[in-house]
Amino acid sequence: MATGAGGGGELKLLGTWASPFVQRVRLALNLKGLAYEFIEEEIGGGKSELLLASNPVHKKVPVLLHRGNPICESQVIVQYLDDAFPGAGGDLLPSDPYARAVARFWAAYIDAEFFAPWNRSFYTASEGEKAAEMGKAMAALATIEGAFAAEMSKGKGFFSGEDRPGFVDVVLGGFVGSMRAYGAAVGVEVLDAGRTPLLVAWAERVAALDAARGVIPDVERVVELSRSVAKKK
Ligand SMILES: N[C@@H](CCC(=O)N[C@@H](CS)C(=O)NCC(=O)O)C(=O)O
Repeated sequence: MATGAGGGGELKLLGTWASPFVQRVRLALNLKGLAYEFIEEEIGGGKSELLLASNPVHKKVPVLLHRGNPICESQVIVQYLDDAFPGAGGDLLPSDPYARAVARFWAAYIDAEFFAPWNRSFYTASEGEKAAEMGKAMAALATIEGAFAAEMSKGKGFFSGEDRPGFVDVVLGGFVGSMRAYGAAVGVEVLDAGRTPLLVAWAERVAALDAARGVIPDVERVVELSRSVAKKK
């Protein structure tokens, strides 16, 4: 798949297989047909000198190195790929400025209003706060489902409004593995056929993409990782 531009060591990605933000970037690279070297970081164990030097502000993955230049923050990286490799495998953002703004709005919404409370729900000890944060994340997903139906998909299978995924698909697509694993581990489905039927079907389509092979992890692998992390706490 990754045979096009970007080969010859031009693109390197620092990441971990389990990170949804890294998966987001890998989906984008694969959809654009860009070859890259994946450098697995040991986030739990000591971060590499290369990661610390490449992302001294946040010290987080993913970091894309393009001819040695570091680009940080997954949404920034995905947009950079369109800028640096226009047309390669099809652009992820639409060309129309208004449609681009709409896509960026929903991508920002996904991280701020869905991921952030969902993530906080893992780290709060209080059961009441956990439920409140989970409620906020679920409400955001219902809003995202509404946007998919009303203004984005245009009756097609993806947020891009086309038969192939675009920017918002990649941004939410990075969470598909974690959402599925959460259902298996906790017994509460994040994407639920009753509440968000369109997103359930959308997630199936994303997981079935060639670009997702080897990127969106198996449920068992994520569940096993979360159990081993929980044991160490
Ligand atoms: N906003 C960042 C989030 C990246 C992020 O949270 N990365 C996590 C892995 S999922 C990380 O590197 N954590 C290590 C740490 O916090 O020290 C993005 O979109 O790239």
